[in-house]
Formats: sequence, C-alpha cells, structure tokens
Amino acid sequence: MTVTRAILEGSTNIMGVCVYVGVVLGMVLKATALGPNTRTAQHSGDCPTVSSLLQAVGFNPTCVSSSLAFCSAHNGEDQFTASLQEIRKSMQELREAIRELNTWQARPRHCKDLLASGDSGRGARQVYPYPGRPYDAATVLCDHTVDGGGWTVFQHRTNAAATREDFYRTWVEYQLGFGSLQGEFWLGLELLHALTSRSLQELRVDLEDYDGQHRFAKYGVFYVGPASDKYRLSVGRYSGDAGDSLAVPRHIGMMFTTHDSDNDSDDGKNCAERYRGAWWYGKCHRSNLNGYQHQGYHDSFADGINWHSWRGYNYSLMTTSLKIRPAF
Ligand SMILES: [Ca+2]
Repeated sequence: MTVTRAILEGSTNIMGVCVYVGVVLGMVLKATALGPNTRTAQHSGDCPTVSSLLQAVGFNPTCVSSSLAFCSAHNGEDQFTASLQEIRKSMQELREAIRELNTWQARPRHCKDLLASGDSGRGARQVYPYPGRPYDAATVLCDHTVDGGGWTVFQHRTNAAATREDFYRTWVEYQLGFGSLQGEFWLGLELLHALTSRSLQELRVDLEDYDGQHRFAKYGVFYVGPASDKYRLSVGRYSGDAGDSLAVPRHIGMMFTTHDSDNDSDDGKNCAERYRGAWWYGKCHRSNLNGYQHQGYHDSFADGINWHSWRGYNYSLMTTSLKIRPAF
C-alpha cells in the first residue's frame, strides 16, 4: 500500500496526515544540513516557509502548527540518515496525496452532490457513499425530477409486469439489496446505513394508487443504524398529504425484520412472515411498503403494499418510491 493510499484511507484521522507532513518537513530540513553548505542561521526560517506553503494548499491551522512543531523540534538535530533521493520520493508522494485527497473530496457522495455539479433527470449514477472508504463506489438511482431533485432512491415498486420483483426476501438480501434500478428494487440496508451516516437526511415517500392518485409523506429526519443494531430506524418531522404511517410508535426506534430474522416487538409472531414483507416492524405496522403486490383492494389483512393513513390495511398501492437526500 502506498503512503498516498494510506493517507487517503486514514483521512478521517487528519492528525495522521499532520504527523506525516511533520516527518517530511523534518527530513527536508535535515537534508539541507547535509548539503554542500553547512547549516547556517537561515535554516531557522525554513519551517515557517514550508508551513506557509502547507496553508496555501489547504491544510488547516491546527494541522500546520502540529507539523511546524514537529519540524522545529527536529531542526537542531545533527544526525541524519535519510538520503536526498528518499526525501524527494517522500515529497513526491506527499504532493500526490494532496492532489488525490482533493480529487477524492470532489467525488460525489450521493445524488445531491451530483445535482450541485449540474446533473439532471432521473437514472443510474455512480457515487462514493462510504465514509472512510474513498475508493468504494456504488451505483444508485438519482431522481432530480421531484421536489427540487438531489434524491437518492432506495426503494421503488411499480406494477410493470416485466420488472416485478419478489420482495419477500431474506435478511441477507435486504442487507445487500436486490432488483434492478430500471425496475423494482431495494438498494440495501448496508448502503442505506452508509448514506444516512454522513449527514442529517430527509426522507420522501411517494405513493400512487390504481386510480392514478398521488400522495407523499416527507420526513425531516431519517437515519438507519448499523448492522450491529439491526438497522434501527430513526425518523421524524412529518409533512405531506399521505398521512403519517412511519414516524409513529409502531415504527420509530424499531429494528428491521425479515421472515428469517425476527427483530420486531411482537413476541407472538414474526411480523414480516405474518404480513408478507420486510420492514421496521413494531407490533406490527402502519406501513408495509415491501409487502405483497396485491392489485388494489385485497381481502387479506395488512399484507399488501399498505400505507394505512391513506388507503388503509386492505388496499395495496400500485407504485412506491422511497428516497433520501441531505437535509442541508
Ligand atoms: Ca416477533
């Protein structure tokens, strides 16, 4: 692994970069002492000069002063072992690291970053959503056509027969995601956790029934916890015209449940199995958007694509779309 890559992958620990910078500065100053001219008083000015350069390329003052302290501490040492060639290589790697760090910081983390850089429309896009893993890309569906755009879609259901997916899936499938971004899909709980971990997210739920009516529910707060906490749901601040069937006691703070992983708060049954879905069930639900694709009205109780506050427990919706974007 190169130093560049090491710095980038550890970039959340900026002090690690500072120490590296300090080491390089120390080496440079020692090298100047080995040159044809012996150390003179002018070397005492080298540290501030290089620190100014670091500030110019974007290191913050804390980082620069940390590097400067290391540099100054080593300015008076007489013993020197590194070769000039080695120092040149290190400086080159440092320049490369800074350049690559800047490139990485400019990469889109989600669809809202793409919108800011001029993206439009609706379609599959590549983003870099994982904190601390700058090289790992993911393909997501961006929607810039609704409510100002910048939305990353994580669930979509439609009645187009050619792209119908079975949503009665296992825990692992819900973790990793399934389906096609061109049709029906679930993006995956792992990715959803990563996307909601970077900053405060808002959630938008778009619904359509078989009469062509549209409703939506919007939430100002949305976060999905890590796998170790079974992707627990945090959601709140409802607005919209579909009614609130998510930021309610049966779902707030609930862990995710599939038919093979019962994490709901109903001791008598597995809610995913009973209602043919996979969701943040409590005991059990007010919404079931991964439920069975009945077409409109159904006699069976609450096992369709239900949003209780709009069409109740016996009407399965035609299309749904769940999407997130940073709130700020
Ligand atoms: Ca249970």
